[in-house]
Amino acid sequence: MSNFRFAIKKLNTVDSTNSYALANIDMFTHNTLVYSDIQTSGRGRLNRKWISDTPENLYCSVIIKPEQDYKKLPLVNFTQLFCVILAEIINDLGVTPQIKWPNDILVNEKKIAGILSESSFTGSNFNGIVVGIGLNIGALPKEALDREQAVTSLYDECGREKSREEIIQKIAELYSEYYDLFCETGFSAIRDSYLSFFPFIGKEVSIENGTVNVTGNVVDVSPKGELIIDNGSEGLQNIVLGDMVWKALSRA
Ligand code: BT5
Repeated sequence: MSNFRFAIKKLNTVDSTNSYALANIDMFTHNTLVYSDIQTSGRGRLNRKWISDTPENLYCSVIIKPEQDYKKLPLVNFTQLFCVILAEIINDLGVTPQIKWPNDILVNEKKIAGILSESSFTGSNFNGIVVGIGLNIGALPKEALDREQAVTSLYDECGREKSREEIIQKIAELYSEYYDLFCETGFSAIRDSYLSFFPFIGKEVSIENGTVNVTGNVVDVSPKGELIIDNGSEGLQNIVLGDMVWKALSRA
């Protein structure tokens, strides 16, 4: 789209680009990307940590303030939109990404990127959505992780140097291509691409969601972006939230 505007703001250090974007959402225009060299309190979901200790990697947030009524927008699927965008970028570099529902990107079963989408409301007024992206580009995180998780970076996978700015440019391009149709039709607009990077169909997984655990075979991802699993006795279940845990893909 020729009139698509995408503003970029660079910080040297910040607690979390998501926290910063949410706290200052009024001062940003629709479609602004904020990135930082370092985050001192990078966040994942459920207050997990996102290790953000080297400027060789990307820590950014996209601030989206759509004009449409937010109730008509696929708010829950923005995470998946950016999963697809990152997967396509990684794939174009000759590295095969694996989308782990709902919000992780792996390469060779090691985590390379994570996405955290947060909506902002003042009372019942919708201010916008902030989609945070952490992508290991040039280096592995140096600090120890807070949970057992194999990690990798683009450099470790393909040995090619890519700057954060080149990746941001690609994010902006793909985002502008998907944006209108995605706002209109939601997950359906990205489903084919999502599934092309989703190696879990037919695999046995467990979904951990607080105290509730469900185990079954992955059947599909629904047009709304829900994970559909078949757990035998109870039949098909559409999963909306949770962490997917799986056996090694090569063995499952
Ligand atoms: C995520 O959460 O994967 C979402 C991460 C979003 C980070 C971005 S960076 C810019 C923006 N500002 C923020 O403060 N956050 C966003 P989750 O699925 O909960 O995964 C968190 C888990 O990923 C941790 O518990 C670790 O196991 C692992 N992890 C932490 N840092 C990592 C890293 N640099 N590379 C790979 N894995 C990491």
